[in-house]
Amino acid sequence: MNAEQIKQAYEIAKERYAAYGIDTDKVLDQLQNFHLSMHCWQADDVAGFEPNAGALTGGIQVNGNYPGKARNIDELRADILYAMSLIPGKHRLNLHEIYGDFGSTYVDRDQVTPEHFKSWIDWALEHDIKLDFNSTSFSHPKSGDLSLANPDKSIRDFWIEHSKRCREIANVIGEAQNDPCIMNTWVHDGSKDITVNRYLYRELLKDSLDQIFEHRYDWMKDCVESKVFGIGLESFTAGSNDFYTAYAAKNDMMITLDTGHFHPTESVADKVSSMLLFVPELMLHVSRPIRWDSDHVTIMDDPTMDLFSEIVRAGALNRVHYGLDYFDGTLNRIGAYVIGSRAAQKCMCRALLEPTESIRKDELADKKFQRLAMLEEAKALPWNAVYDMFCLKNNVPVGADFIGAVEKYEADVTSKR
Ligand code: RNT
Ligand code: ZN
Repeated sequence: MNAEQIKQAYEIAKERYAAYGIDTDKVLDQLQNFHLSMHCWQADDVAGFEPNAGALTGGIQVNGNYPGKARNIDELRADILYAMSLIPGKHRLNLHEIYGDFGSTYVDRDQVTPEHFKSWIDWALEHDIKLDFNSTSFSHPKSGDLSLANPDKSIRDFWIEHSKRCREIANVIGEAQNDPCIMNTWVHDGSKDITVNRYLYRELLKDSLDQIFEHRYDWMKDCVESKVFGIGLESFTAGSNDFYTAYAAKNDMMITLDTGHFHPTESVADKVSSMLLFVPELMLHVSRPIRWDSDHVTIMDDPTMDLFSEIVRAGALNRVHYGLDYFDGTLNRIGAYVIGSRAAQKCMCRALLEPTESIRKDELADKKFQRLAMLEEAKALPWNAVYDMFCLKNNVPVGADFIGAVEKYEADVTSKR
Protein backbone atom coordinates (compact mmCIF):
# COMPACT_ATOMS: atom_id res chain seq x y z
CA MET A 1 0.00 0.00 0.00
CA ASN A 2 1.29 3.44 -0.80
CA ALA A 3 0.93 6.44 1.51
CA GLU A 4 -2.06 7.77 -0.42
CA GLN A 5 -3.98 4.51 -0.05
CA ILE A 6 -3.17 4.35 3.66
CA LYS A 7 -4.49 7.87 4.12
CA GLN A 8 -7.66 7.13 2.14
CA ALA A 9 -8.30 3.97 4.15
CA TYR A 10 -7.78 5.98 7.31
CA GLU A 11 -10.29 8.65 6.28
CA ILE A 12 -12.92 5.98 5.63
CA ALA A 13 -12.17 4.33 8.96
CA LYS A 14 -12.34 7.71 10.67
CA GLU A 15 -15.87 8.23 9.39
CA ARG A 16 -17.01 4.75 10.35
CA TYR A 17 -15.69 5.17 13.89
CA ALA A 18 -17.13 8.67 14.15
CA ALA A 19 -20.56 7.14 13.61
CA TYR A 20 -20.00 5.34 16.94
CA GLY A 21 -18.69 8.44 18.66
CA ILE A 22 -15.02 7.43 18.46
CA ASP A 23 -12.41 10.01 17.50
CA THR A 24 -9.63 8.16 15.66
CA ASP A 25 -7.30 11.19 15.71
CA LYS A 26 -7.46 11.07 19.49
CA VAL A 27 -6.69 7.35 19.42
CA LEU A 28 -3.61 8.07 17.29
CA ASP A 29 -2.44 10.50 19.98
CA GLN A 30 -3.10 7.93 22.67
CA LEU A 31 -1.10 5.34 20.76
CA GLN A 32 1.76 7.83 20.48
CA ASN A 33 1.80 8.05 24.27
CA PHE A 34 1.57 4.30 24.73
CA HIS A 35 5.08 3.14 25.61
CA LEU A 36 6.02 -0.49 25.79
CA SER A 37 8.86 -1.64 27.99
CA MET A 38 10.75 -3.94 25.64
CA HIS A 39 12.56 -6.75 27.44
CA CYS A 40 16.25 -6.90 26.61
CA TRP A 41 16.37 -10.68 27.02
CA GLN A 42 14.73 -11.83 23.76
CA ALA A 43 17.90 -10.71 21.94
CA ASP A 44 20.21 -13.30 23.51
CA ASP A 45 18.02 -16.01 25.07
CA VAL A 46 18.30 -14.61 28.64
CA ALA A 47 22.08 -15.11 28.74
CA GLY A 48 23.32 -11.69 29.90
CA PHE A 49 26.92 -10.50 30.12
CA GLU A 50 28.41 -12.07 33.21
CA PRO A 51 31.77 -13.31 31.95
CA ASN A 52 31.30 -16.77 33.50
CA ALA A 53 27.62 -17.12 32.50
CA GLY A 54 26.39 -20.71 32.76
CA ALA A 55 23.10 -22.42 32.02
CA LEU A 56 19.74 -20.70 32.39
CA THR A 57 18.17 -21.88 35.67
CA GLY A 58 15.33 -20.82 37.94
CA GLY A 59 12.54 -22.83 36.32
CA ILE A 60 12.60 -20.91 33.02
CA GLN A 61 13.77 -22.22 29.66
CA VAL A 62 14.60 -21.04 26.17
CA ASN A 63 14.22 -23.43 23.27
CA GLY A 64 15.78 -23.15 19.86
CA ASN A 65 19.11 -22.31 18.39
CA TYR A 66 18.25 -19.87 15.64
CA PRO A 67 21.54 -18.37 14.41
CA GLY A 68 22.62 -14.80 15.05
CA LYS A 69 21.83 -14.11 18.68
CA ALA A 70 23.51 -11.12 20.30
CA ARG A 71 26.82 -12.21 21.85
CA ASN A 72 27.85 -9.03 23.60
CA ILE A 73 26.60 -5.68 24.75
CA ASP A 74 27.27 -3.90 21.44
CA GLU A 75 25.41 -6.49 19.39
CA LEU A 76 22.49 -6.46 21.80
CA ARG A 77 22.24 -2.68 21.68
CA ALA A 78 22.39 -2.67 17.87
CA ASP A 79 19.68 -5.34 17.68
CA ILE A 80 17.40 -3.47 20.06
CA LEU A 81 17.82 -0.22 18.13
CA TYR A 82 17.08 -1.96 14.88
CA ALA A 83 13.97 -3.64 16.29
CA MET A 84 12.86 -0.28 17.67
CA SER A 85 13.27 1.28 14.25
CA LEU A 86 10.53 -1.06 12.98
CA ILE A 87 8.06 -0.40 15.80
CA PRO A 88 6.06 2.83 15.71
CA GLY A 89 6.26 5.13 18.73
CA LYS A 90 8.82 5.50 21.51
CA HIS A 91 9.57 2.60 23.82
CA ARG A 92 11.42 1.80 27.01
CA LEU A 93 13.98 -0.95 27.49
CA ASN A 94 13.73 -3.36 30.39
CA LEU A 95 17.14 -4.54 31.65
CA HIS A 96 18.04 -7.45 33.91
CA GLU A 97 20.92 -7.15 36.35
CA ILE A 98 22.95 -9.78 34.45
CA TYR A 99 23.06 -7.39 31.46
CA GLY A 100 25.40 -5.01 33.29
CA ASP A 101 28.49 -3.72 31.52
CA PHE A 102 30.91 -5.98 33.43
CA GLY A 103 33.64 -6.18 30.78
CA SER A 104 35.80 -9.20 31.49
CA THR A 105 35.65 -8.92 35.28
CA TYR A 106 33.36 -11.16 37.20
CA VAL A 107 31.21 -9.12 39.55
CA ASP A 108 29.20 -11.27 41.93
CA ARG A 109 25.54 -10.41 42.34
CA ASP A 110 26.00 -9.02 45.84
CA GLN A 111 28.74 -6.68 44.58
CA VAL A 112 26.99 -5.01 41.67
CA THR A 113 26.89 -1.19 41.68
CA PRO A 114 25.38 1.61 39.59
CA GLU A 115 28.83 1.94 37.99
CA HIS A 116 28.13 -1.28 36.05
CA PHE A 117 25.14 0.41 34.42
CA LYS A 118 26.79 3.70 33.60
CA SER A 119 27.31 2.86 29.94
CA TRP A 120 23.66 1.76 29.70
CA ILE A 121 22.51 5.06 31.15
CA ASP A 122 24.69 7.01 28.72
CA TRP A 123 23.54 4.91 25.78
CA ALA A 124 19.89 5.27 26.76
CA LEU A 125 20.18 9.04 27.17
CA GLU A 126 21.90 9.29 23.80
CA HIS A 127 19.02 7.41 22.13
CA ASP A 128 16.29 8.96 24.25
CA ILE A 129 15.23 5.58 25.65
CA LYS A 130 13.99 5.17 29.22
CA LEU A 131 15.13 2.13 31.15
CA ASP A 132 13.43 -0.28 33.54
CA PHE A 133 15.16 -2.88 35.67
CA ASN A 134 15.03 -6.38 37.21
CA SER A 135 17.03 -8.16 39.88
CA THR A 136 18.33 -11.56 38.74
CA SER A 137 17.98 -14.53 41.06
CA PHE A 138 18.42 -17.26 38.43
CA SER A 139 21.49 -18.70 36.64
CA HIS A 140 23.83 -18.43 39.63
CA PRO A 141 25.51 -21.04 41.87
CA LYS A 142 23.48 -19.74 44.82
CA SER A 143 20.16 -19.82 42.93
CA GLY A 144 19.19 -23.38 43.88
CA ASP A 145 15.49 -23.94 44.54
CA LEU A 146 15.28 -21.18 47.14
CA SER A 147 16.81 -17.71 47.20
CA LEU A 148 14.97 -15.09 49.29
CA ALA A 149 13.03 -17.88 51.01
CA ASN A 150 16.06 -20.02 51.76
CA PRO A 151 16.23 -21.29 55.36
CA ASP A 152 20.02 -20.77 55.16
CA LYS A 153 20.46 -17.20 56.36
CA SER A 154 23.71 -16.67 54.46
CA ILE A 155 22.00 -17.46 51.12
CA ARG A 156 19.03 -15.34 52.00
CA ASP A 157 21.29 -12.45 52.97
CA PHE A 158 23.19 -12.77 49.71
CA TRP A 159 19.99 -12.32 47.67
CA ILE A 160 18.70 -9.58 49.95
CA GLU A 161 21.93 -7.68 49.36
CA HIS A 162 21.62 -8.26 45.61
CA SER A 163 18.04 -7.00 45.57
CA LYS A 164 18.86 -3.92 47.63
CA ARG A 165 21.70 -3.05 45.28
CA CYS A 166 19.42 -3.50 42.29
CA ARG A 167 16.95 -1.04 43.79
CA GLU A 168 19.74 1.45 44.27
CA ILE A 169 20.79 0.98 40.64
CA ALA A 170 17.19 1.46 39.49
CA ASN A 171 17.02 4.66 41.48
CA VAL A 172 20.22 5.99 39.88
CA ILE A 173 18.83 5.12 36.44
CA GLY A 174 15.50 6.81 37.25
CA GLU A 175 17.18 9.99 38.41
CA ALA A 176 19.44 10.14 35.35
CA GLN A 177 16.48 9.75 32.98
CA ASN A 178 14.26 12.05 35.02
CA ASP A 179 11.55 9.42 35.03
CA PRO A 180 11.03 6.63 37.56
CA CYS A 181 12.68 3.34 36.67
CA ILE A 182 10.30 0.42 37.28
CA MET A 183 12.06 -2.42 39.06
CA ASN A 184 10.57 -5.87 39.02
CA THR A 185 11.27 -8.48 41.67
CA TRP A 186 10.68 -12.04 40.57
CA VAL A 187 12.29 -14.98 42.35
CA HIS A 188 11.77 -18.59 41.36
CA ASP A 189 11.67 -19.99 44.92
CA GLY A 190 9.76 -23.23 45.06
CA SER A 191 9.85 -26.97 45.33
CA LYS A 192 9.74 -29.81 42.82
CA ASP A 193 7.95 -32.14 45.18
CA ILE A 194 5.53 -31.95 48.08
CA THR A 195 6.77 -29.74 50.86
CA VAL A 196 5.62 -29.52 54.47
CA ASN A 197 7.22 -26.10 54.90
CA ARG A 198 5.02 -23.77 52.86
CA TYR A 199 4.38 -21.50 55.80
CA LEU A 200 8.05 -21.28 56.72
CA TYR A 201 9.21 -20.44 53.17
CA ARG A 202 6.56 -17.78 52.73
CA GLU A 203 7.34 -16.32 56.13
CA LEU A 204 11.01 -16.11 55.12
CA LEU A 205 10.14 -14.60 51.75
CA LYS A 206 7.98 -11.98 53.41
CA ASP A 207 10.73 -11.13 55.87
CA SER A 208 13.34 -10.85 53.07
CA LEU A 209 11.05 -8.59 51.05
CA ASP A 210 10.39 -6.40 54.08
CA GLN A 211 14.14 -5.90 54.41
CA ILE A 212 14.62 -5.26 50.69
CA PHE A 213 11.82 -2.68 50.44
CA GLU A 214 12.61 -0.95 53.73
CA HIS A 215 14.08 2.10 52.08
CA ARG A 216 11.83 4.22 49.85
CA TYR A 217 13.44 5.83 46.81
CA ASP A 218 12.23 8.79 44.78
CA TRP A 219 13.29 7.66 41.34
CA MET A 220 12.31 4.03 41.20
CA LYS A 221 9.08 2.10 41.65
CA ASP A 222 8.92 -1.50 42.82
CA CYS A 223 6.74 -4.24 41.49
CA VAL A 224 6.45 -7.88 42.55
CA GLU A 225 5.74 -10.76 40.19
CA SER A 226 4.03 -14.01 41.11
CA LYS A 227 4.08 -17.31 39.28
CA VAL A 228 2.03 -20.49 39.28
CA PHE A 229 5.01 -22.86 38.92
CA GLY A 230 8.45 -23.18 37.37
CA ILE A 231 9.99 -26.11 35.51
CA GLY A 232 11.51 -28.44 38.09
CA LEU A 233 9.61 -26.54 40.79
CA GLU A 234 6.14 -27.87 40.03
CA SER A 235 4.68 -28.54 43.48
CA PHE A 236 5.13 -25.25 45.24
CA THR A 237 5.89 -21.60 44.45
CA ALA A 238 6.63 -19.38 47.45
CA GLY A 239 5.72 -16.19 45.56
CA SER A 240 2.26 -17.28 44.47
CA ASN A 241 -0.44 -14.94 43.20
CA ASP A 242 -2.21 -14.80 46.58
CA PHE A 243 1.06 -14.15 48.37
CA TYR A 244 2.07 -11.18 46.22
CA THR A 245 -1.43 -9.76 45.86
CA ALA A 246 -1.69 -9.57 49.63
CA TYR A 247 1.88 -8.31 49.97
CA ALA A 248 1.46 -5.55 47.38
CA ALA A 249 -1.96 -4.47 48.68
CA LYS A 250 -0.65 -4.28 52.22
CA ASN A 251 2.44 -2.33 51.22
CA ASP A 252 0.82 -0.16 48.57
CA MET A 253 3.07 -1.56 45.86
CA MET A 254 2.72 -2.37 42.22
CA ILE A 255 1.90 -5.90 41.03
CA THR A 256 3.38 -7.45 37.91
CA LEU A 257 0.92 -9.54 35.92
CA ASP A 258 2.84 -11.90 33.67
CA THR A 259 0.24 -13.35 31.32
CA GLY A 260 2.05 -16.70 31.35
CA HIS A 261 1.92 -17.13 35.12
CA PHE A 262 -1.59 -18.30 35.76
CA HIS A 263 -3.66 -21.42 35.31
CA PRO A 264 -4.46 -21.89 31.61
CA THR A 265 -8.16 -21.09 32.03
CA GLU A 266 -7.68 -18.21 34.44
CA SER A 267 -8.41 -14.77 32.97
CA VAL A 268 -5.60 -12.30 33.57
CA ALA A 269 -7.86 -9.57 32.13
CA ASP A 270 -10.29 -10.12 34.99
CA LYS A 271 -7.58 -9.36 37.55
CA VAL A 272 -7.12 -5.76 36.41
CA SER A 273 -10.23 -4.25 38.00
CA SER A 274 -9.89 -6.33 41.18
CA MET A 275 -6.29 -5.46 41.77
CA LEU A 276 -6.42 -1.79 40.82
CA LEU A 277 -8.88 -1.22 43.63
CA PHE A 278 -6.18 -2.19 46.12
CA VAL A 279 -2.79 -1.44 44.57
CA PRO A 280 -1.65 1.83 42.98
CA GLU A 281 -0.44 0.55 39.62
CA LEU A 282 0.22 -2.58 37.59
CA MET A 283 3.20 -3.76 35.57
CA LEU A 284 2.51 -6.21 32.76
CA HIS A 285 4.69 -8.92 31.35
CA VAL A 286 2.83 -9.61 28.15
CA SER A 287 3.72 -13.06 26.94
CA ARG A 288 1.98 -16.03 25.29
CA PRO A 289 1.70 -19.22 27.26
CA ILE A 290 1.14 -22.42 25.31
CA ARG A 291 0.10 -25.02 27.89
CA TRP A 292 2.57 -23.55 30.40
CA ASP A 293 4.70 -20.42 30.84
CA SER A 294 6.37 -21.19 27.52
CA ASP A 295 7.13 -17.54 26.72
CA HIS A 296 6.08 -17.71 23.07
CA VAL A 297 6.15 -14.45 21.11
CA THR A 298 3.17 -12.22 21.95
CA ILE A 299 0.51 -12.17 19.24
CA MET A 300 -2.81 -10.47 18.83
CA ASP A 301 -4.77 -13.17 20.62
CA ASP A 302 -7.95 -13.08 22.68
CA PRO A 303 -6.30 -13.06 26.13
CA THR A 304 -4.10 -10.07 25.21
CA MET A 305 -7.02 -8.30 23.56
CA ASP A 306 -9.18 -8.89 26.66
CA LEU A 307 -6.43 -7.67 28.96
CA PHE A 308 -5.96 -4.39 27.12
CA SER A 309 -9.70 -3.87 26.76
CA GLU A 310 -10.12 -4.29 30.51
CA ILE A 311 -7.41 -1.69 31.14
CA VAL A 312 -9.09 0.80 28.84
CA ARG A 313 -12.56 0.03 30.21
CA ALA A 314 -11.25 0.56 33.75
CA GLY A 315 -9.93 3.98 32.70
CA ALA A 316 -6.54 2.75 33.86
CA LEU A 317 -4.38 3.44 30.81
CA ASN A 318 -1.92 5.46 32.87
CA ARG A 319 -1.89 3.17 35.88
CA VAL A 320 -0.31 0.34 33.93
CA HIS A 321 3.25 -0.19 32.69
CA TYR A 322 3.41 -2.33 29.59
CA GLY A 323 6.34 -4.74 29.77
CA LEU A 324 6.84 -7.62 27.38
CA ASP A 325 8.31 -10.92 28.52
CA TYR A 326 8.94 -13.73 26.08
CA PHE A 327 11.98 -15.52 24.80
CA ASP A 328 11.95 -17.73 21.77
CA GLY A 329 15.22 -18.89 20.25
CA THR A 330 13.64 -20.79 17.36
CA LEU A 331 13.09 -17.83 15.06
CA ASN A 332 14.67 -14.54 14.06
CA ARG A 333 14.96 -12.71 17.38
CA ILE A 334 14.63 -9.20 15.94
CA GLY A 335 11.52 -10.34 14.12
CA ALA A 336 10.24 -11.69 17.45
CA TYR A 337 10.60 -8.24 19.02
CA VAL A 338 8.77 -6.56 16.17
CA ILE A 339 5.90 -9.06 15.99
CA GLY A 340 5.32 -9.00 19.76
CA SER A 341 5.58 -5.23 20.15
CA ARG A 342 3.33 -4.51 17.22
CA ALA A 343 0.83 -7.11 18.43
CA ALA A 344 0.62 -5.37 21.80
CA GLN A 345 0.11 -2.03 20.07
CA LYS A 346 -2.59 -3.45 17.80
CA CYS A 347 -4.45 -4.84 20.81
CA MET A 348 -4.25 -1.43 22.45
CA CYS A 349 -5.34 0.27 19.23
CA ARG A 350 -8.43 -1.93 19.03
CA ALA A 351 -9.16 -1.53 22.72
CA LEU A 352 -9.02 2.27 22.40
CA LEU A 353 -11.35 2.15 19.40
CA GLU A 354 -14.11 0.28 21.23
CA PRO A 355 -17.38 2.25 21.43
CA THR A 356 -17.48 1.49 25.14
CA GLU A 357 -19.75 4.34 26.16
CA SER A 358 -22.65 3.28 23.98
CA ILE A 359 -22.19 -0.39 24.86
CA ARG A 360 -22.26 0.58 28.52
CA LYS A 361 -25.54 2.36 28.00
CA ASP A 362 -26.98 -0.78 26.46
CA GLU A 363 -25.73 -2.84 29.36
CA LEU A 364 -27.22 -0.52 31.96
CA ALA A 365 -30.52 -0.60 30.07
CA ASP A 366 -30.39 -4.40 30.18
CA LYS A 367 -30.14 -4.58 26.40
CA LYS A 368 -28.15 -7.81 26.37
CA PHE A 369 -28.58 -8.54 22.66
CA GLN A 370 -27.46 -5.05 21.64
CA ARG A 371 -24.41 -5.26 23.90
CA LEU A 372 -23.27 -8.54 22.42
CA ALA A 373 -24.04 -7.42 18.89
CA MET A 374 -21.90 -4.29 19.25
CA LEU A 375 -19.04 -6.18 20.84
CA GLU A 376 -19.10 -8.48 17.82
CA GLU A 377 -19.35 -5.61 15.34
CA ALA A 378 -16.46 -3.75 16.99
CA LYS A 379 -14.15 -6.65 16.15
CA ALA A 380 -14.65 -6.05 12.44
CA LEU A 381 -14.48 -2.26 12.34
CA PRO A 382 -11.43 -1.06 10.37
CA TRP A 383 -9.04 -0.66 13.34
CA ASN A 384 -6.18 -1.79 11.14
CA ALA A 385 -6.49 1.34 8.98
CA VAL A 386 -5.84 3.35 12.15
CA TYR A 387 -2.82 1.24 13.04
CA ASP A 388 -1.45 1.55 9.50
CA MET A 389 -1.83 5.32 9.76
CA PHE A 390 0.02 5.21 13.07
CA CYS A 391 2.92 3.40 11.37
CA LEU A 392 2.92 5.83 8.47
CA LYS A 393 2.97 8.83 10.82
CA ASN A 394 5.92 7.29 12.65
CA ASN A 395 7.87 6.52 9.50
CA VAL A 396 8.10 2.80 10.10
CA PRO A 397 7.16 0.05 7.64
CA VAL A 398 3.40 -0.37 7.22
CA GLY A 399 1.85 -3.84 7.32
CA ALA A 400 4.02 -6.77 6.25
CA ASP A 401 6.75 -4.48 4.92
CA PHE A 402 8.73 -4.96 8.12
CA ILE A 403 9.39 -8.60 7.15
CA GLY A 404 11.76 -7.52 4.39
CA ALA A 405 13.48 -5.08 6.74
CA VAL A 406 14.08 -7.86 9.28
CA GLU A 407 15.40 -10.12 6.51
CA LYS A 408 17.78 -7.41 5.37
CA TYR A 409 19.25 -7.01 8.86
CA GLU A 410 19.63 -10.76 9.04
CA ALA A 411 21.49 -10.85 5.73
CA ASP A 412 23.68 -7.85 6.57
CA VAL A 413 24.29 -8.34 10.29
CA THR A 414 23.06 -11.28 12.35
CA SER A 415 23.84 -14.03 9.84
CA LYS A 416 27.50 -12.93 9.94
CA ARG A 417 27.87 -13.60 13.68
C1 RNT B 1 9.90 -15.80 34.88
C2 RNT B 1 9.38 -14.42 34.95
C3 RNT B 1 10.41 -13.35 34.81
C4 RNT B 1 11.43 -13.65 33.74
C5 RNT B 1 12.34 -12.49 33.42
C6 RNT B 1 13.53 -12.92 32.64
O1 RNT B 1 8.90 -16.74 34.91
O2 RNT B 1 8.42 -14.25 33.97
O3 RNT B 1 9.80 -12.13 34.62
O4 RNT B 1 10.83 -14.08 32.56
O5 RNT B 1 12.64 -11.84 34.57
ZN1 ZN C 1 7.70 -12.23 33.68
